[in-house]
Amino acid sequence: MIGVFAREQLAHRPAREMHNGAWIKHAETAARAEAIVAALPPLAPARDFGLGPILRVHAAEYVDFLRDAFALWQAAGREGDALPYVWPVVGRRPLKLSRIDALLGRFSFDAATPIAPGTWEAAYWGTQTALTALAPLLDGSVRTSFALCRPPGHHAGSDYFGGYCYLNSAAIAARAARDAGHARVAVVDIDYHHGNGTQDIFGADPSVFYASIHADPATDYPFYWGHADEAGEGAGAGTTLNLPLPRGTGITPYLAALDTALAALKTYDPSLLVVSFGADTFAGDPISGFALATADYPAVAARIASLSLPTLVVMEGGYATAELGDNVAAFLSGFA
Ligand code: Q9C
Ligand code: ZN
Repeated sequence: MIGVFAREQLAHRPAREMHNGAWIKHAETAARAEAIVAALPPLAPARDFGLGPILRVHAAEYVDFLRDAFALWQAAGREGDALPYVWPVVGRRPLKLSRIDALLGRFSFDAATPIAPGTWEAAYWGTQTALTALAPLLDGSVRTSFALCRPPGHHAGSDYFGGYCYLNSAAIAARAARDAGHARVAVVDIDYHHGNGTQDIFGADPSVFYASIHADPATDYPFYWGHADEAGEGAGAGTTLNLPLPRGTGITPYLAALDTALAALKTYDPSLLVVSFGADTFAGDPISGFALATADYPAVAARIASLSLPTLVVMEGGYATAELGDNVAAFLSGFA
């Protein structure tokens, strides 16, 4: 097991987010990453693979926007972090507008995901963290690696940010593994929330299987994706699997769902696995509703490890900062 962390990711420090009609402190803090670092053996710094692997997943116009968004916001005379307040309704004609507010809405799906001065730098280095952790899996020198990515990525689509996510590090790594010659790659997403961005990126792609276990979107964010009948489109029909679970779910039904997901992955027969790991399934998570205990995480990881695949673990959510380091360390211990 190796681990990677780029300190540049700490540059992203949004002040607040809109929650149920009120301002609250932004839940996705730099302290989360520092808590994980403190709980693990030393992590290696990231190497710079450049924009190429990012542009294999994200639209160039979106990447340009994300890099420039905070400067455009400031140039418009705005205070604080950039946030969208208006969105194009699905089916509206795709106007190419240049006002920052029009761009923010065009490239996002929620108002809980601020763009702060260091957002681009941190998100960029999140992707490089995942690519650095992937490299020794590609050359066979390790079997499991951990990418301490922050901000998270699985809600970000090819041309949109949201859910505290800007660039989809897990998807970028999965695409890079495909480009390196892995014919079939699987992503298993065990964050509390459905990974709508990853699903959208690979929904029509039969060469990447996306399986997710998450809170039922009938009751939980992101609401509009992750329902059990979403199974992929076109050539990708059958290579998306959604297993929504009710609020309050504890380890026994959780492991049953995980076994269902892993059985589907086994049938698909990938040669590399990406795990989008969120510790927001923890009972004490302040924004989530499952009931996993710290002591449950090694068993979750051990089931995944039983697939015996080269495995990249990418950090997604998890907001109980005081217990986050222990939860991540417990999860990773299950691969040993
Ligand atoms: N009322 C991840 O765990 N919640 N993202 C917004 C607004 C957004 C979580 C609530 C939760 C996103 C990676
Ligand atoms: Zn989450």
